[in-house]
Amino acid sequence: MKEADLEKKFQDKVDAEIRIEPRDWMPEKYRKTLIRQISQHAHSEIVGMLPEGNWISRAPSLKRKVGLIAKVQDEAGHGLYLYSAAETLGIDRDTMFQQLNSGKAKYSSIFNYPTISWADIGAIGWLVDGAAIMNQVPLCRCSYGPYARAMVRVCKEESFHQRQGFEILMTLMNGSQEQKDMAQNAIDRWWWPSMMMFGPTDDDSPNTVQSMKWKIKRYTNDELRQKFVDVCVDQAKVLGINLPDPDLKWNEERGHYDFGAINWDEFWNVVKGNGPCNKQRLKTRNEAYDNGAWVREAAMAYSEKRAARKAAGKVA
Ligand code: FAQ
Repeated sequence: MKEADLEKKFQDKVDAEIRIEPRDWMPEKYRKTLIRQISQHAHSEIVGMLPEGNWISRAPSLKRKVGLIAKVQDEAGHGLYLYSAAETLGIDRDTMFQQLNSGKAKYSSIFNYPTISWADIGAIGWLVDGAAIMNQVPLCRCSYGPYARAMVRVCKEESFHQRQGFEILMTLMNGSQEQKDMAQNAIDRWWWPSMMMFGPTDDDSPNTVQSMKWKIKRYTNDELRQKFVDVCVDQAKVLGINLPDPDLKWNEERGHYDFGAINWDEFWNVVKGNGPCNKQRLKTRNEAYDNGAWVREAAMAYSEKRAARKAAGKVA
């Protein structure tokens, strides 16, 4: 079949909501777009462990420590499913690690901000996992099978993370004035970076149109950001916390909340590597990779030994 015919057949399949699987024919640009998005997503999960990992040793109680360890471990699991999904498209894991460690790969801007108080753990759960769910639930219907299937479990776990964050904030908001102030301060710092997680405005998003046509994305960046705002305003009322945007206002005509201008200079500055923690995050990832070399070597040696024993008929 000619390339144009193959492309038409491919698009018909996508339009008919038939999943694309690794061995199916796909346009080279579809494959590249998916590798880009899934690997960036995987890196975000892995780097995303660092800001919260910072509080495991200082969680205020055993219960909070157990919850936080479990959450951070979940993020590691998400990274691993996503690296596996990306590998089905023909890129290997080592290449993806090299891209992350060298600073060439992108990961979510949000993880370049510091966690300076315990309330930040509540804010990350509520806002960052909340934004992640808003963006990721539609990815369960992504046209590419392995990515869509990985997202089902990821979303279930993110939903638990969002609730634990909300509950941390609720506890603080029911506490002393100092605890309330700590929670408010965390929201003041995390609100705008969370809004930026959805990516540039639709006018400024070079990938959205094609990704929507291929049903990789089901909603645009601005549509998801608006859904997030609408949900958060009501939840903030329940918490009794203030969202730091004087322009937040219900718009009867649109049936949505209006919100203030996002600082896109800050966003691009962070994406380009100049956020408060970019250098620290990359340094930590590189050290972890180097310190883990012996584990990778040991695992390889073990698997080679087992394969040799199996070949010699010594193990089942
Ligand atoms: N940060 O044309 P678009 C989580 C880049 S996981 C950095 O709109 P697209 C779980 C974008 O890559 C959070 N870069 O691109 C958790 C592109 O650059 P490129 C991560 C960003 O792909 C919680 C350029 O700007 N989630 O939080 C960002 O159509 C708590 C132009 O943008 C995912 O990755 C950003 N915020 O839409 C873990 C979900 N936004 O590649 C631990 C999957 C945009 O052309 C603790 N990804 N850029 O050089 C997606 O849904 C999409 O890739 C978007 C961006 C929506 C992020």
